[in-house]
Amino acid sequence: MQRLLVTGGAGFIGSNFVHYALDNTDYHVTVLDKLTYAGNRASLEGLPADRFAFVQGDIADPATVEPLVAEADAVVHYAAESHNDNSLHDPRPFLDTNIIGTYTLIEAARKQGKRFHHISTDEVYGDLELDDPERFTEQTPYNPSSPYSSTKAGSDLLVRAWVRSFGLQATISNCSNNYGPYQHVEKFIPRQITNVIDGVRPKLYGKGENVRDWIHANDHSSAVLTILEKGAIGETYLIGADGEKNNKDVVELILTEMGQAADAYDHVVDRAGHDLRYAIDSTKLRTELGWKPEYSDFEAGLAATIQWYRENEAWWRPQKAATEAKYKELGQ
Ligand code: NAD
Ligand code: TDX
Repeated sequence: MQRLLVTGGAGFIGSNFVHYALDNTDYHVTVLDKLTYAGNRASLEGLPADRFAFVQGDIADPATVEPLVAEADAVVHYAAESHNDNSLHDPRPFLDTNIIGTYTLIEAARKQGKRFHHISTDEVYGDLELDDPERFTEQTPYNPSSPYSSTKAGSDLLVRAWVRSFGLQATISNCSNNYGPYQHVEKFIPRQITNVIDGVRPKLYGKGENVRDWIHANDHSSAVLTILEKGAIGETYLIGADGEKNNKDVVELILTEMGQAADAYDHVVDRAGHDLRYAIDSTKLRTELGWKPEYSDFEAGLAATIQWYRENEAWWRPQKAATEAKYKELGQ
């Protein structure tokens, strides 16, 4: 049996991956997660005790990381500070976790000769014009905009350097915006769904014309498993499901699906340096490794996600008031 060490497994995408991997493989999974404000132990309830273990700890602490890497066959590295808005107001934790944390993990993996998969984002490539016919590919130059995306870009470059200089057995994936269950209420889609549940109008930054390329978290998970099993060492793979939508359209879909008027939202202060458009060309992953997404119907996936937040209020309610208080201070 393969033993995976999954960092950040109590976060949004990490927890979806843990459920997906346990459901679709016979792997054993150990999660290492610091349980920051973004981590939630409840996202990992009900998993088989003989194939799952949880360790609370910091990826930037070598004494925690080294013995866990020693027990694993492969490390799948999701842990990060992940929210752009937070990074604009307090960048330091982004450097500590995204840069020093990644450094600590790849040092352990290289010393012990372990397979490493680094999870990253399309935001490392900066943004595109709305009418640009090109999408991001593995050849697009790095051009990150925020403290968050620049620390993710830095972590990607560390992994590449460790592959080239030290022979680290690593792959990298850069994925577009994920949606699905277990996403923190600070993020766009869950924030608006839970606002509507609370009778509060959704908040659109600026004009709402910014485009994100949405992919269901399960499709991200299947892509990561594919790369882990079939990816070529040293390679980067872009993950995307052709899901471009502007923020205004997404808010209108949420409102309509939840029985409200499509225009019952407010425009609020724009994000500083707000990236205009992300779009992924995932041809390499599809042609070289034979991956394809399963969730092609965004509206159906969004409806299922709304249903999940309606049915799992106990999961998100404890974070809601503090999250909105923070946004209120910023006029967002
Ligand atoms: P998240 O904020 O929901 O979860 C992050 C998790 O990492 C949390 O459980 C948190 O407790 C943990 N963590 C943070 N600092 C830690 C530390 N120092 N040590 C151990 N654990 C720590 O984030 P997410 O949205 O699930 O993103 C996961 C990964 O996927 C990140 O690397 C992110 O850059 C990448 N990514 C996210 C998206 C997206 O749409 N959310 C898209 C592409 C890539
Ligand atoms: O209330 C809001 N109103 C709004 O208009 C919020 C919270 C966001 N937005 C906009 C900003 C973005 O254009 O919605 C879009 C999505 O925002 P986020 O959910 O904050 O995601 P984004 O900044 O695009 O980054 C996400 O995808 C890439 C993840 O948070 C990152 O971790 C990932 O790397």
